[in-house]
Amino acid sequence: MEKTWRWFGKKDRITLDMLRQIGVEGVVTALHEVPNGEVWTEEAIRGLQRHIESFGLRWSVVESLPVCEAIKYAGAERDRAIERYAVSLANLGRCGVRTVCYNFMPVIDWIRTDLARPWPDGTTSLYFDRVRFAYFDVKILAREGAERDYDAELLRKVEELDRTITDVERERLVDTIVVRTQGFVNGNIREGDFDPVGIFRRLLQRYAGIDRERLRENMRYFLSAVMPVCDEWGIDLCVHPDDPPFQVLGLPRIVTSEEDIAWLLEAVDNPHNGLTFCAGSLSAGAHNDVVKMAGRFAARTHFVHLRSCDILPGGDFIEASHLEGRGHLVELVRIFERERPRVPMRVDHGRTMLGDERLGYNPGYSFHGRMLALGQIEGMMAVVKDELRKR
Ligand code: DNO
Repeated sequence: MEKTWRWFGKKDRITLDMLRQIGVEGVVTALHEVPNGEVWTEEAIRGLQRHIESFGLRWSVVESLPVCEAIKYAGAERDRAIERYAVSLANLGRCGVRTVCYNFMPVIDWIRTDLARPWPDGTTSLYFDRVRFAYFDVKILAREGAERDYDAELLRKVEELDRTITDVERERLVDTIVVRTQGFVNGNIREGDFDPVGIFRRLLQRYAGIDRERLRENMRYFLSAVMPVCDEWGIDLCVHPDDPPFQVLGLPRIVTSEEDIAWLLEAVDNPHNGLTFCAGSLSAGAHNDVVKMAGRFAARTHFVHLRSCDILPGGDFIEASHLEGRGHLVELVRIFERERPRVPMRVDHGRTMLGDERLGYNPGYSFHGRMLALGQIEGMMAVVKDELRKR
């Protein structure tokens, strides 16, 4: 696999020089300054590409070219938005950047409730607490009918939390769920926005009446419309699974399971319609057998995210070490090294450690934690390559 690293552009405190020193070969990035839904011009793409190449690296993957909400809920502007998306894809193709990751999650991208859950060794990880998430839904967002989505035991814990939670904790929960994890990956809510909960409620309304079937049809429509440009320029589109891989906040999520992925690959059966195999997202779902899925979908996997989760009693999940957890990364490295030896791979998230916490990195995207994980994965790759040579 090609060793890549998610880099947030020239403002990232982790520099391309640093990446070269730790053995990174390819960069995963985006034109983060272009607002969601606007065209990525060839000039802007080439500018960033030349910068990356001047460090002896290549721009391997776009993560992400965001799909705007109107495409997902099929608003009146959908066709124009798809046309702009196709123009951006063609411009990327002209520049030779041919692996493009995106997601199809309505309103909210990845979800965590705690950005610094301590481990006994003093490092911290990202965490998803079911009670706190339900609390956000029922008590803060106050979504109509939210109670119907949770069982009695969980609702009892929500009431219990309501009696003890402080205002500061409530604010932190909002900041974590809708601002800090979203601002840098998704244009819907940005840091500094006034009333993020209000913005969020308005976004949710757009999906009233849109169930999984409708969202699937909207995804099929989008993919069918952009496949010709992918064929023309040799672009591999690769959808990122929903994180976490289950229904949230009354919104449909349609990239959550083996069945969902099989559906979307068959619905538009073109090799350019592929998958970002994010082991971390998939392993947060108790229903997913991640190793089995890797074996089944390797041929249509164009990008790999290596990370692992542990599901705890009660259903919370924590981002585990890259050596442990439900992701079984050793086995995934075996599968992908054998089936897709050139596929770009990045370690996804890492612990916050050794001073990372003071440097204001985007949640999950620490330097030391990811570097440690990359070292662990490189070790696995070396062993697996040796195994393959000896066969
Ligand atoms: C979070 C990321 C996601 C991912 C997008 C891809 O850390 O894995 O935000 O980049 O969903 O479109």
